[in-house]
Amino acid sequence: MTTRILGLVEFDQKRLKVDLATLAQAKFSTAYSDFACGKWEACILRNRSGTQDEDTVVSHHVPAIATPLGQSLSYFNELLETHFDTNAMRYARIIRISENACIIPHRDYLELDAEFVRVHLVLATNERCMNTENDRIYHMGLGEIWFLDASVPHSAGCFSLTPRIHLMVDFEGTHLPEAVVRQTKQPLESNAMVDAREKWSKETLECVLGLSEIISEANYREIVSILAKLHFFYKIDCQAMYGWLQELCRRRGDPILIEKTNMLERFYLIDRAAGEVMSY
Ligand code: YCP
Ligand code: CO
Repeated sequence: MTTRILGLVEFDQKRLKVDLATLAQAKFSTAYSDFACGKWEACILRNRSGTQDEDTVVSHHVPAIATPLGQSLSYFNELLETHFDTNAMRYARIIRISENACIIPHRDYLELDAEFVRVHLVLATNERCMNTENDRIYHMGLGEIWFLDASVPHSAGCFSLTPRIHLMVDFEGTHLPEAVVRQTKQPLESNAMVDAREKWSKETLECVLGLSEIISEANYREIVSILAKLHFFYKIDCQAMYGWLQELCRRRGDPILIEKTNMLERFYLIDRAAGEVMSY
């Protein structure tokens, strides 16, 4: 299924502000921090048990229950009740991406028995917040509800001072995205961002591969972060970073780094065991 906008929500600005302020004080979870490049975080509003510490997802088939944090955010809770099929809802989370951070290009559901229908509602954003999918870049606007095909390689980044905050809701995978959303307005035409990224050139590639002179176990994760963010600024596929990483480890000639990179590519793009966490 293809990523697309499903509708538009008109916020009660005052109530939105109240819950965003509550959220600013909330404790976010460390789950999936192995996907973070910089300050990318999540916290859970609804899950299978209604307990705050159940912060990783499994496929299950009962309506999601609000956690204590979810209950404390009365406006977000109302948005969930008003605009979504709560019967088909399996998880509701807040994703917060802070200044100059992104999630590493990845595919979701690899560790699960089944896929979800994953929908985003944009609570706070600006034009320096971007989503990517394969070689495309786009912007999810404030109040918009999007279906995201998280089974294809994708990423999201925030390059502004203020964080990007999305409500991310997972539904039973057998539903059509259009069927889990309700009471929304027709979105405005052409929300797709013009692709203002720089051209990816041979010179840029050689510059990146020049990191082979200095890459080591000590700076590996920082270099992964640098590579993960490049596709937000250059017209290139979000998964290209794994190929660059392979090539610069090959040029470096370090078998430990080559093996690490194989592990990374496998984990983020190809296959993950249930509950597996990547450390690198
Ligand atoms: C999930 N996958 O599928 C997570 C979300 C990134 C990794 C964050 O729930
Ligand atoms: Co994802």
